Amino acid sequence: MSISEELFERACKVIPGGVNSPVRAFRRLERAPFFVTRAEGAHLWDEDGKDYIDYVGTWGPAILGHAPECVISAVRESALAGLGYGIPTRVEVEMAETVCRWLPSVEKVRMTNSGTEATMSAIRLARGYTGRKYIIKFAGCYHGHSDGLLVAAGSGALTHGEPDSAGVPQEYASLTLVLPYNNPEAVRAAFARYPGQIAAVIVEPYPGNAGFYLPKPGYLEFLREITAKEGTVLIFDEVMTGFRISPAGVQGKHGITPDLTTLGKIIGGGLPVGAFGGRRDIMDCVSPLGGVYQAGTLSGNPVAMAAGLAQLRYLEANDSYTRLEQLGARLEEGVRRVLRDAALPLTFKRSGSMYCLFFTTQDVYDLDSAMSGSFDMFRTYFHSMLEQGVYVAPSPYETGFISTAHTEADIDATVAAMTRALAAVKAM
Ligand code: KE4
Repeated sequence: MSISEELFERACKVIPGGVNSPVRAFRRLERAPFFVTRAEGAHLWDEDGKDYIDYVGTWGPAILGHAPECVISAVRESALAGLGYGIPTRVEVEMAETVCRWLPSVEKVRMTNSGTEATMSAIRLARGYTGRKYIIKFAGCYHGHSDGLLVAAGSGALTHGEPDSAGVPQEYASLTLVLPYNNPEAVRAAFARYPGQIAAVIVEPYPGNAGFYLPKPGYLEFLREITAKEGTVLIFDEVMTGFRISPAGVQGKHGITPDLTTLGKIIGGGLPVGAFGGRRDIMDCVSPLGGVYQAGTLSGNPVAMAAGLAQLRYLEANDSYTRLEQLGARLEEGVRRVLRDAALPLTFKRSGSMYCLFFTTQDVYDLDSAMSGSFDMFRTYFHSMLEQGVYVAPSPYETGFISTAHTEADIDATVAAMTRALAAVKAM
C-alpha cells in the first residue's frame, strides 16, 4: 500500500469521503487520490515521491505556478506583522483599488473568503437592489454551494429549478430558473414568463465547471442587452476566468460591462479569498451603507490580501498573458496533432491558459453536449496520464489550467504522454 493510500484510509475515518472538497476524492476513478507533500512551479510531489506536471493548479489560483517567490515573500512579510486583526488595513484598500483598476465595471468591491460567499452575496444584493425574487442560472454552470445555486434544471425548460443537493428545500430551488447555456430563446421565454420578477442572471461567461467551453458569437452581448432592457442585474461569475482569460477577465476580452462580477482564486494567490463588486449604485446597497447584510470574520484578511496583491502585481509587471497564450497555443497545437495522428476526432476547447479535452466527437457548447463524452474513455486517459507523471483534473467536467511556470519542455512532455494515453483510449 502506498503512503497516499494509507493516508486516504485514515482520512476516510475522520473526513467525509476522506476529502475537504468532493472533486478531490477521485470518485469513479477506481483509485485513491494521491496526497501532496510539496509543490513548486508547475510540479507537485506526492507522499511517495512521485513528481507530476500539474494542470489543476489548485483549481485556478496557481496562475504563476505553485509557491511563486513573489507571493511567498509577501505572505512571510505580512504574517510576521500579524495574521489578522478584524479592523481595516492598508492592504485591503490597495487590493480593492487594484481590482477596480483592472476591472472597469467594478466601481466598488467587497472581499469574501470563497467564491461561494461571493456569488451568494451577489445574488442577495441583486434581490435587495431590485426587490425581485427570481434568478436565472444556466445548466452546467457552477457558482459554489449556496442553497439557491445548488439547483438543477426542472423537468421543462421553464419549470422551477429542482434541488441539486439534499438539504435544499424546494421552496429555495423554485426561485431559481435553470436554462440551457448558449440558448437565447430560453432566456427570452423566461423573461416573458416572469416579467419584472427576475432579479438577476448569473453566468459563467466561459463555463469551466462542465469541462471548458465557450459562448456562441453574440451570446454574452445578448445577455447584456436583455438584462439591461428588463432591469435585471447581470452577474458575471468570473471566479475562475477573472484575471485568467485576460487582465480584465472575459468581460475585458468581449468589451461587456456586467452589473456585478464575482471573483476568487487568483486574487487570493492560493489563500482563501473571494470578492464581489460592480456598479456603485448597486454596491452601495451593501451593509453598512445599505440594507443588504453581508459580513465575514476573515474577509479581507491581510495575509491573504498580501498574497493576492503580490500575484496580481507580478502578472501585470511581467506581460504574463502573452506567455500564457504562447504555452496554451503550444499545448493546443500538440493536442490537435496527436488527435489527428491517432485518428481520434475528440473535441478540444481552449482560451488562453484554460482548456478541456472532451471524450466526445460532438461540438461542445452546453451541458448536454459536454455530457455526451465517454467517462470510461476519460478514466483510461486519466490513469495513463497520471502513471506518466501528468496530473490532469480528476473529472471530465473540469477545466485544465496552464501557469506561467509551465515550460515548453513540460508542454512537450505532456503531449508525448497524451500520445500514449490516447493510444490506450483507442485500444479500449
Ligand atoms: P469556492 O467556494 O470553491 O471558492 O468557489 C466556488 C466557485 C464559484 N464560481 C465558479 C465559476 C467556480 O469555478 C467556483 C469553484 N470552482 C471549483 C472548480 N471546479 C472549485 C473546486 C472544488 O469545488 O473543490
